[in-house]
Amino acid sequence: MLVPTVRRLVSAATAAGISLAFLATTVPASADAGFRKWVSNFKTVAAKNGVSGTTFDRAFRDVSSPDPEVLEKARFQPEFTAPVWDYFDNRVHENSIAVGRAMARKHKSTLDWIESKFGVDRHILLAIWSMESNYGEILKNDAVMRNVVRSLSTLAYADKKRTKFATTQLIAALKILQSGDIDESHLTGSWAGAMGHTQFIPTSYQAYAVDADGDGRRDIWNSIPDALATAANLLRKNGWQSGKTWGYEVALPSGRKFPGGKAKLSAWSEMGVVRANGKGFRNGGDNAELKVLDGRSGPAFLMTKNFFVLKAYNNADKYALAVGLLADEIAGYGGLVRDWNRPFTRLSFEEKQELQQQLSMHGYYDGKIDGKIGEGTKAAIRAFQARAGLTQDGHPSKEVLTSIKRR
Ligand SMILES: [Ca+2]
Repeated sequence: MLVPTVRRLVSAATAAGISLAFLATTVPASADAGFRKWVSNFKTVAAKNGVSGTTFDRAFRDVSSPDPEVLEKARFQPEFTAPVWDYFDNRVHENSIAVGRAMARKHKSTLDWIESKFGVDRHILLAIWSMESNYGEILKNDAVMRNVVRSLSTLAYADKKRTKFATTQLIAALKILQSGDIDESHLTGSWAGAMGHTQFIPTSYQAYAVDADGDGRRDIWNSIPDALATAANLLRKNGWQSGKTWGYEVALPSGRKFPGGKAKLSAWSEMGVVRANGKGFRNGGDNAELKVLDGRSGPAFLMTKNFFVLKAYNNADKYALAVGLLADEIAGYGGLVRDWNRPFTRLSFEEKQELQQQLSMHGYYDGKIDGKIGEGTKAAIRAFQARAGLTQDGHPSKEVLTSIKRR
């Protein structure tokens, strides 16, 4: 975690023959002195906010320089927004569904307890766990996990756009250490300070963290019961309606316009809006809002109260819908009736594995045959497409599979 990254960068750069003058402009030599001065000034701010000198010194004992990788990630701006189908394909897929079902069995008694105590559906919690940390897998990746105090002090010190956010979160992180829930060597998180299995930022942790396993510590980093109960507590405190869904996929009668905003489900029925799977709406008196995320030709949804509660976790329609769809799949309620608009015919999980095998056999791919279409597989598909004279879109399509099998 506290590998001196600047030194690592310098030696990597030297090995690669890159001029050190370039690095000198990226990471000024004076940064450490300036940072240390900032830290010592910040101690006064922390003290005014109730952080003891002992806690502060312990937290910063191994933090003597800003983390250049945090600044690099903070500066990163994606060049384009992923298409809707790509966002959902990467989150709601055979693997996230299968692992979710396995976790439902493995953690049944924990989930029973959380459901009875917080009234939040277990499949929603499993879906959030999948979305946030791939069921805890990312926590095992040392390249991703960082010292939260170092990340947040780096942002507070050097990222003008995030000074206020980072300062507030840093004070909260120091208070978490002071409470004894976790010690400084285990206070890890993403570059922006999202922590543990359910990726809570420090202020959210303070508002919602729960000790579900009863060991006296609220440990969302190592205790799955604590992490899932914390997520349930957030949803409950933001108005989760127990025993109700997040919404419904619907079919819209063609050639008519619909009002924006909320109306009762029974009113939507009267306008000719029906569930895509042909079943009826439950609780017809509940309000719902119509949403299409992929145009009128893509799937349409009526969103009920719990959809908007999910947005308290992450304020994006796509996020909340992916949680809802994945939860429904884990529960065995089925997936979308109408697919997203996609520029190719999609493959099943087995076909994706078959495509990887074919790419591997033909020398385009040397990664795992796991049915997960990551950057490695996409690059291999593009390489094959280039060789075969096809459009190099990198999509895992039926067309590509058929074409490579013919060779
Ligand atoms: Ca605990």
